[in-house]
Amino acid sequence: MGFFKNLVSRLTSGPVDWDEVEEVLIRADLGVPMVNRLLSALRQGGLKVSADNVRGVLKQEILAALAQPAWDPQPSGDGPFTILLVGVNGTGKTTSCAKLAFWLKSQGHTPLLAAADTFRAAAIEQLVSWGSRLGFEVVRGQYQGDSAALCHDAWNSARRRRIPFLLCDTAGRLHTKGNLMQELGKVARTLSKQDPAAPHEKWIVVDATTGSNALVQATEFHKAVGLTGVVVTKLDGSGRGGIAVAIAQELGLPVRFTGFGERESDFRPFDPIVFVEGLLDAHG
Ligand SMILES: Nc1nc2c(ncn2[C@@H]2O[C@H](COP(=O)(O)OP(=O)(O)OP(=O)(O)O)[C@@H](O)[C@H]2O)c(=O)[nH]1
Ligand SMILES: [Mg+2]
Repeated sequence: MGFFKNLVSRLTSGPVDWDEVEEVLIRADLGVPMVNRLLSALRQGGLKVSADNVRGVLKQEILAALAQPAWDPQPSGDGPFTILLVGVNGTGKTTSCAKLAFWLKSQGHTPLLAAADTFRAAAIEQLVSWGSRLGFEVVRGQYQGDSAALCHDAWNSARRRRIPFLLCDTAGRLHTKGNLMQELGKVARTLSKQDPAAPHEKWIVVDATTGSNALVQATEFHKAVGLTGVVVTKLDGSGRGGIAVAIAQELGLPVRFTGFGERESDFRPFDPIVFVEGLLDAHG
C-alpha cells in the first residue's frame, strides 16, 4: 500500500495510534522535521478526518517546504553558465548530465559537456556515446588525468566558441572520503578562477531509492562544496520521493530536475505540484 493510503486508513479507522502514524510518515523518507510538522498539523483539532482533508494538509505542508521560484538559467555574459553534477557512486550523474544536455537543446540552447570523471575509462566512453547519439559535444581528457584541468580546458573551449552552457560530469565519490571531497573542491575553485560566478550551479544527484541516506550524502556534499540544488533520480524505481522533501526542507536546497527512467526524455524540471501529487499517489 502507498504511504498516503496507509496514513489515511490509520487516521480514519477507529482510535488513532499516533506512534503508528509517525512510523508511516518516517518510512516515507520525509525527514524528522517534516514528520513533526505533519503530525502537529494532523493533530490539530477541528479537522473532520477524511481522505480529502488529510491530503489537503499534506499537500499544504509539503508544498510550503518545496516552494521556490522555477529555475530559469540565464547564460552569463562572458563565459558559459557552468553546472557541476556531483554525488556518490551510481546515483545517475552521467545519465542526468546527458539528459540535461538533451533538455537544454530542446529549449534552444547549446551545451558543451566535460567528461570530468577521469577515474573510470568507461565513464568517459559513456558520456561520449550519449553525445554522439543525441548530438552534443563532449570534451574528454586522459583516463586518470586531472579532472580540474579538464574542466578548465572545457570552460576555455566553451568561452572561445561562445557555447552558453557547460555541464561537468564528475566521478562518483563517497562523502566519507576526505581526499576525494577535496578534489571536488579543487574542480570548483579552478572554475571560479576563470569566472568568479562559476560554477553557477553545483547540483547533487541523489537516487530516490536510497531513502534517508541521501540526506546524509547531501549534507556532506553541501559542507564540502556548497551545493545550489538537487537532482532526484530513479523516481520510477521505488515510488519514493520523500527524500526530496527532507533535503529541500532541512538544507534549504531547491530540487531542480527529476529523473524517472533510463531514456533521455525521462527527465524534467522539478514541478512541486506534480511532484507532491505523484508522492501521494505512489504505490510503493
Ligand atoms: N530507472 C532509472 N535508472 C536510472 C535513472 N538515472 C540513471 N539510471 C541508471 O542508473 C545507472 C547508473 O547511472 P549513471 O548515470 O552511470 O550513474 P553515475 O552517478 O554517473 O555513476 P558513477 O559515475 O559510477 O558514480 C545506469 O544504469 C542508468 O541507466 C533513472 O532516473 N531511472
Ligand atoms: Mg558517472
